[in-house]
Amino acid sequence: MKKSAARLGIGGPVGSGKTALLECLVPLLIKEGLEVAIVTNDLLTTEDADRLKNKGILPPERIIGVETGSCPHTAIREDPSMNLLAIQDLEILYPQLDLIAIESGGDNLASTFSYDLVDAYIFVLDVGAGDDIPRKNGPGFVQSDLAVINKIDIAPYVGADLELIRREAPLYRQGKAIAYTNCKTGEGLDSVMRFILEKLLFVS
Ligand SMILES: Nc1nc2c(ncn2[C@@H]2O[C@H](COP(=O)(O)OP(=O)(O)OP(=O)(O)O)[C@@H](O)[C@H]2O)c(=O)[nH]1
Ligand SMILES: [Mg+2]
Repeated sequence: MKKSAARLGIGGPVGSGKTALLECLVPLLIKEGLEVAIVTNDLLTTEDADRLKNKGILPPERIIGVETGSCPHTAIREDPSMNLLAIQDLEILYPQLDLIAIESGGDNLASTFSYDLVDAYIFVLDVGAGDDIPRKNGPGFVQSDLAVINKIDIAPYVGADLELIRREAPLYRQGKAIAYTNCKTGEGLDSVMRFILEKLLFVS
């Protein structure tokens, strides 16, 4: 019997690029021959699920929008029941799934996932938040399995020192993986793919 799909959380502050990262990753995962589905979380809408469906990166039935109606991190940590139900629905419909990605609603530096919900999670920050963001030692950044520092292209426009971020981020991550990405061009996505394939799906 096939093992259930691997579950990947994607969390991080509002607007850091979580959905943009999914838009880039899904075609790359499909190219690897993987069967993928997505659960998105928004407070009071299914905005991100609708956006992903409109983009056509997956058949729309493979994307479920969960309206959490509460603090986003409650739905990924304290009470993940709504997300677990969505995952169950997807697994019944698509028993062949290899990977289910769960995007958290945009939250703050403290948002972490429960490992009852996911096997691993990515925390997405963007350089627009400032080059001191690693130093704030936020639990999401420090504890996540992969930290993605996104929007590296905008560093010069927001006065963020990318080299400083590159020097300081590893000090807070204590050896855990970090990727530096530009979702507009695809730069850095190879590191994210490597993480997913090797550390989550155990394929090389
Ligand atoms: N310049 C630049 N813009 C980006 C990048 N990644 C995402 N964006 C833009 O940033 C904005 C927010 O991206 P989203 O993917 O919606 O961010 P999100 O984290 O999913 O947002 P919420 O779900 O609302 O928390 C959009 O306008 C994206 O086009 C990037 O690498 N570079
Ligand atoms: Mg989003």
